[in-house]
Amino acid sequence: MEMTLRWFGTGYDSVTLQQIRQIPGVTGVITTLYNTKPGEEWSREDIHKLKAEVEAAGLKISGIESVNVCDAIKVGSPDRDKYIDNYIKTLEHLGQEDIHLVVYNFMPIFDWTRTELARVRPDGSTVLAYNQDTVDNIDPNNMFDSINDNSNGFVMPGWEPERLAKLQELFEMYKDVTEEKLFDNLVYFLKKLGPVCKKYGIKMAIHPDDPAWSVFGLPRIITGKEKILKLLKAVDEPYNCLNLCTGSLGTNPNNDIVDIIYACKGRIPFAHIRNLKYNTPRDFEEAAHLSSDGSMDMFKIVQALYKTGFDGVIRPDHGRMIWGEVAMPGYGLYDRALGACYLNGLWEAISKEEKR
Ligand code: DNO
Repeated sequence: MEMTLRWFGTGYDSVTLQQIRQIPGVTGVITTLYNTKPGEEWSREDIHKLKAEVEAAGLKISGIESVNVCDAIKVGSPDRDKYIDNYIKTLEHLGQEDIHLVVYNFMPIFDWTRTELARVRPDGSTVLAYNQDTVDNIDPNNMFDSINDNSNGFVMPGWEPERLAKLQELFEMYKDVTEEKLFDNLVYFLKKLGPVCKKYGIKMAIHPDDPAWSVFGLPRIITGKEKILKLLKAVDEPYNCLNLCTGSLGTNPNNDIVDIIYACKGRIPFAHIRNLKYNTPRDFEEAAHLSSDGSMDMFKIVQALYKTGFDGVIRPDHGRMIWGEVAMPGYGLYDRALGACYLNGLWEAISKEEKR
């Protein structure tokens, strides 16, 4: 198991590589070329530069999150092959730079969705939160503005202004895209990536939809166990795999994360581990990683990973904003560092106990 932290790159992140290097047990980062747009080919030089910067700080690139998939591929436009070719070239360049894990999602228009970026918890920390009534009464345009106005000046991953400026156009593109069509387009895309992934040993880890249901009437297809298994089966190759995100799958309390881990044994190279607190069936907020601060049993989740022979990459996910830190909501240093230590502690205890 390799413990990592997400890092958005110099100029995009308030957290430095030097700070990450000092979190005990964190040996790598999950990063990206944050200034690229979905659909673009990444040059080998840019990847090489990023890698050199990370390595000079005594860390490694443990994976890329994300190489985003453009809407033409998701809706299956006539020109999608051109963008798939760019994606393949990007994977080839990553492979040549010895990077073998890539995260992506297949959510239409919006990436993860929250209605609040700084809900105050009883201890005075602030967290990301979601309320379904708010979503039901909001115009998607306002949603976009409220995310951007409250992000402490950072561009939130998945909410890039250029793309979302064309919201109307995007909704138009998805008008005839049903769940079935979206799924078929995903399978088409993944099959085309087969040769390059096999050549370079690259794993394409899909990020589940967050929240795990349809928002704004758009289809969502990676929401729970059955749908994940359907995808893993549709392209039944080790390169087609799951980025187990406990916080995303966990938005739906009916998703049994431990059961999903067992069902996907061998196909989870990467896990985002974080906790949530359910308030009502229509409202949840994020919490500290510690089990008792939220509604999820983190011990059981880490134990299931251990018992299924997980040997991939873990990162703590969204942290609370604490101790006066100003950072991208969910992505400050302090609470994620606490999360990494806690998860490392669970892993050490479970592995020693199991080996006894
Ligand atoms: C939210 C993240 C997502 C994730 C993408 C993967 O904080 O979990 O933005 O990185 O959906 O493509």
